[in-house]
Amino acid sequence: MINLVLFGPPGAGKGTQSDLIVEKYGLIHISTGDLLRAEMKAQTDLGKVAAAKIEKGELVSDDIVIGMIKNKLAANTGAKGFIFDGFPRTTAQAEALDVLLKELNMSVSVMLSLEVETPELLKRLLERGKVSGRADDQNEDVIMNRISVYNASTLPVKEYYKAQGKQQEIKGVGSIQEIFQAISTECDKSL
Ligand code: B4P
Repeated sequence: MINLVLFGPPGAGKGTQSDLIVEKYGLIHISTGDLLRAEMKAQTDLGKVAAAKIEKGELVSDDIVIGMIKNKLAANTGAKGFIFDGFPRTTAQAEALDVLLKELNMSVSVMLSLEVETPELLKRLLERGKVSGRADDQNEDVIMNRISVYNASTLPVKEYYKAQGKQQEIKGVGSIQEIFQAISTECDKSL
C-alpha cells in the first residue's frame, strides 16, 4: 500500500507525472482539478461554484474538495493505494486527509514536491492553454494569481509534511522521463 501526495505549483508537472505513476504502480489517481473540471463540464451546481473560483485563479473552498475526496476514497475501497494530485492545497485539507485516511486504517506514505521556477511555469501553462481549451491557462494574470495563491495558501502544506518527516523535493525541470525516474526512486522506498 502506498499513498502518494504529488505536490507542486500550477504547471509543475503533477498531472503529467501522475499518468506515469498510475501506469507503473497501479494506484488510483485522484486529481481534484480533474474532478472539478468534470463538474464544470456537466454544469452541476458544484461545477458552477467551482468555475467562478477557477476562472479567477482562486482556490475552491475546502469543504467542496474535501467532500469530493471523501467520496472517491469511499468508492475505491480495496485499492492498492492512491495518488493525490493537486490535493491537499491548504493545511486544512492536509489535516482532513489525515483524518479520512486514518478512518480507513491508512496514512500518507510520502509527499513529493515538484520544484519549478515561476518563469518556466508561466511558459508551460501558456503553451498548454493554446491546446487544452482551459480558460485558466490562457490568461497571464490568472496564471500569476494561481502562482500567488500557491505561494500564500499552498506552500505551508510543505511544512505540514516536513514536520511529519514525509516531504521530499524533486527537481521538476528536465525531461519527463528523468523526473519520473526520480519520483520512482522515492516511491520504491515507500513500497
Ligand atoms: P489543477 O488541475 O490541479 O491544475 P494545475 O495545478 O494548474 O496544473 P496541473 O497539475 O494540471 O499541470 P501539470 O503540472 O501537470 O487545478 C486547477 C484549478 O482547480 C486550481 O487552480 C484551483 O482553482 C482548483 N483546485 C484544484 N484542486 C484544488 C484543491 N485541492 N483545493 C482548492 N482548489 C482546487 O502540467 C502543466 C503543463 O506542463 C502540461 O502542459 C505539461 O505538458 C507540461 N510539462 C509537464 N512536465 C514538463 C516537463 N518536465 N518539461 C516541460 N513541460 C512539462
